[in-house]
Amino acid sequence: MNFSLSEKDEKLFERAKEFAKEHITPKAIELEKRNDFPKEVVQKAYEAGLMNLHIPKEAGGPGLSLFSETLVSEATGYGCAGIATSIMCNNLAFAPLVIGATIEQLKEYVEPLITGKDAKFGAFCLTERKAGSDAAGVATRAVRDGDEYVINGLKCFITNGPQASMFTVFASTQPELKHKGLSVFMVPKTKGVQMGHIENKLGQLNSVQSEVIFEDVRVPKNALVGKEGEGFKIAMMTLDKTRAGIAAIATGVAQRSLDEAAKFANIRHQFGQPIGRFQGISFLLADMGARTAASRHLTRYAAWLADQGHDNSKDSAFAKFFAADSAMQNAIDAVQIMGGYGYISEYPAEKLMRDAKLLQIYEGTNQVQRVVASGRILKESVNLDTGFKVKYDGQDAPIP
Ligand code: COS
Repeated sequence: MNFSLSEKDEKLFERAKEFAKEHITPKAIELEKRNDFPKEVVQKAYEAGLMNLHIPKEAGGPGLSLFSETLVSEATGYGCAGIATSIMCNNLAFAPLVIGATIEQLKEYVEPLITGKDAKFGAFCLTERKAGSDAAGVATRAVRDGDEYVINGLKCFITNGPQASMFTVFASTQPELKHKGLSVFMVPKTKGVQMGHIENKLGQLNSVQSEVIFEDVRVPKNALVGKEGEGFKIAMMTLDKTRAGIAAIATGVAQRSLDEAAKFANIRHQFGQPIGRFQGISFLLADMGARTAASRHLTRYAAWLADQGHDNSKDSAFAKFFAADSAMQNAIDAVQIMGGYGYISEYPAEKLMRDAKLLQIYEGTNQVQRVVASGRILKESVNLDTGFKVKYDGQDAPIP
């Protein structure tokens, strides 16, 4: 058991923190007034080697672990959750391909997007207007026509939609089979792919989400990832990994909320002393610190499990909902501690509060995370022997 980072990870974390300090934190408030994709910052992150970390070396990537990726997401999330989302969105778009595609497919579809001079983007297209939490309810269709598939459908809330040159599209090849009929395709920005409505959001204004419309889009049969019918499983396996990334951004937001609130509590004097000396404030800071530390541990453990090839469904759900709820609570407390200064946009707390809310919603709402986690807990408890022998209601009552 060793809680220290490896030398390589320590260096990566320091590099990402330095990057955030120089290029993200000082510019985030000004940049979000544009309510647009922060192109310059993301390009710099790409040039600094902070993007596409999990792409295997055989396909032109650095082949780093999910654990390493969470360090970068925490550091960039500390600076701005919206910019961190824009930077790490390729992780979500490419993860289904790393899971299900062949190396040849990765070389053809992903390598050109991660090895050029300029940053290029993928977009993960699962969600639809009528299929949010119920991901199996996807209505987008992919119909085989000779050596091609023809794709029709409308996706929404798609991060980096307008920026993307490749779309990872979940479409039904056999609707009557529900989730077992879902398949996943790599779709370049080609004829029939159009951008729809750009979503207007409360926070994370430094990231862009849009509708993406597929109208009679033809892709070759080798654009299929894995086999027909494997799409739902690949989506779930993807989210098991990437939810640790959201938890890492959330840990960054929780830490930043704590740091800004503590800094303020030290210098703000009322009734003749720094407000941090009042128990009403200091106890809030203690709780914020504990939540942040717990979020970080849950996040890194969930990522480490995945890197070891273990099932991390329950733990990535724990990390995602706990860290996102912690980010939200810490941001609310930071606003409260900073009083009037917490509520005005020249100071960082109100943006942290707006940004944190989305962490509880995207990549599976925190309620869905609790469904995933409790499902696993109940399953694991069926054969659990606590050593306490009793028959409940006079009979064993195992949950099937
Ligand atoms: N890894 C591998 N397979 C998994 C899995 C996982 N983590 N989770 C579920 N599966 C498999 C199940 O084993 C089951 O397989 P079989 O049909 O072979 O038995 C199948 O998938 C269906 O599982 P389940 O019945 O649990 O699916 P549900 O339709 O009930 O949905 C939830 C489960 C709600 C957890 C899922 O739809 C979900 O995560 N929704 C949120 C979607 C989301 O995060 N959207 C955000 C997009 S990115 S912004």
